[in-house]
Amino acid sequence: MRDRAIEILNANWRDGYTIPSKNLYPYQWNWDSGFIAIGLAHYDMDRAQKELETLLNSQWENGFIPHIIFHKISETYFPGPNFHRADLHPLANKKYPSTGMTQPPVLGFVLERIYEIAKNKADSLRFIKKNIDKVYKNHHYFYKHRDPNNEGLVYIYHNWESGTDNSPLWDPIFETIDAPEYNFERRDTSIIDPSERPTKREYDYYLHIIDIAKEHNYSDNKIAEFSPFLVQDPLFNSMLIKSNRSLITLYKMIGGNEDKIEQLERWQVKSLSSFNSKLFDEDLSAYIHYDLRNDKPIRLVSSSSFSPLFAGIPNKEQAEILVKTMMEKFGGKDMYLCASFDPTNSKFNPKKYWRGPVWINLNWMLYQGLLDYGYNDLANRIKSDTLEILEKVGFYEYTDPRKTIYKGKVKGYGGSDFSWSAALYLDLVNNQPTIRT
Ligand code: 9WN
Repeated sequence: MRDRAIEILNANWRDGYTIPSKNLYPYQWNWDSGFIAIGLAHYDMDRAQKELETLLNSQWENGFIPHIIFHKISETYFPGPNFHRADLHPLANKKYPSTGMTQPPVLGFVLERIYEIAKNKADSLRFIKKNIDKVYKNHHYFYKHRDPNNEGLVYIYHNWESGTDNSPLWDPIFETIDAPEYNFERRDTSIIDPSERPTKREYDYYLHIIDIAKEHNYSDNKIAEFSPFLVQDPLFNSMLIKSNRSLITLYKMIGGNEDKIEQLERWQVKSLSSFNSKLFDEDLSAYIHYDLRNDKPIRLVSSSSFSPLFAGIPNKEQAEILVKTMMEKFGGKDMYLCASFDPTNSKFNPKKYWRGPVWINLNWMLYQGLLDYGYNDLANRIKSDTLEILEKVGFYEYTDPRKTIYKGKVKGYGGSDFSWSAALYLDLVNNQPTIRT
C-alpha cells in the first residue's frame, strides 16, 4: 500500500505541483496541495516544499490564494480559465491563471505538520521562515475582506470554496436562487459515472454564482453585497482557526514577529467566541453552517459539523456532545466512519460525492481532533476504518460508508489514484501523532 501510494503521488506529479487525479482534475487545487504536501514530506521533503511554494506563488497582491491554478491548459476539465476569468480582479496574479475563488485555508497547519515530519529541522525552519508571511497575509485577507460584520467568522461565496461541493447543505440556498439553464459541455461525467457527480442543474447554480462575481470583477465588497451564496462554514473556519494556531506556534519558534503573533491571537479570541455562540446548535447537538445571505442557520449535520474538534474549538462538554451525535447518527456498527452527510437524513446518498460518501481528508482531521480531546478509541476506529476502506478499494476519491456493500468486489467512487487519499494514507501509517492524554 505504501509503495502504491508513492507510485500514485509520483505519477500525479507535474513540474512543481501534483494534480489530484489524472484526467478528472488536471490542475493544481489549493487544499489538495496542502494535504498532498504532508504525504510528500514523508519521502521527499524537497518536493513537498516545492508543492507549497508553487501554490504560494499563485498568491494575489491582496493575499488571496486561489482554489485552482491553471498551470497548463487541459481539455479534460470544465470550467477552465476562460469561464472563470479571475483576471477581471485588478489584483489577480498576472503570471498564474486561476479561479477567482478560494478553498479551506490549510497552509498554516500544513507548515506545522511538515515541520513535525522533517528530519532536518533546521532546513524545515528555513523553509517556513521564507514562506510563513505569505500564509499570514492570506489570513489577513480573510479577516479583512471576508468578515463584513466583524464577527471573526469568514464567509465563503461559492460551494466550491467549501471543498464539500454538492453537499445537501447547499440545497436550501439553491432553492432561493433563480439560475438560468446554461449550455456547456461537462467533462467530468464522461470520465466517471454521472450518478457519482453533481447534476447538470447543480452546475447551473455553480456557474451562475461565478457569473455574478464576474459581473463585479470579483470585488469582495460587491460579492458580500450581491452574491446569492454567502455562508459561514464551520469546516472552512475551523481550518482557519487551526492554521492561525499553527502560525502562532511557528512564529514563536522563529522568534520576533510579536505584532503578527498579537494580531493572530486577537483573531483567535474573536473567532472562537463567535464560533461557539453562533455555530453550535444545542438542539441538533452539533456545529452547523450559517446562511449569511438569508440570515438563518442551515440546520443540517454533516462531517463538517465535527471538524471543530480538529481546531480545539469545542469545550469538553461540547466535545462530548459531538461524539455522542457522531456515534448516534454516523457510527452504527454497519457503517464506516465518517459519512460526509447525516446518514439518518433523507438526503443522504452513500454513493454521491459529498452527499454521503467517506472522504479521507475529513477522516484524517477527525482522527486527530478526537485524539486531541482524549477520545482514543473512537479516533482509532476512524483510523482503522480509513485504512480498511483504502485497503479494500484502493486510493479512490471517496468511498461508500455502508459496510454491507464491501462483500465481493467493490470499487471506490469518483477519481481513481486520488492524490490526497494516497498522501494522507502515508501520514496515517508513517508518522502517527502520539496519543495525547
Ligand atoms: C471543484 C480536487 C477537488 C477537491 C474538492 C472536490 C472536487 C472540484 C470538482 O475536486 O471539486 O473544485 O470539479 O468537483 O470536491 O474538494 O478539492 O480534488
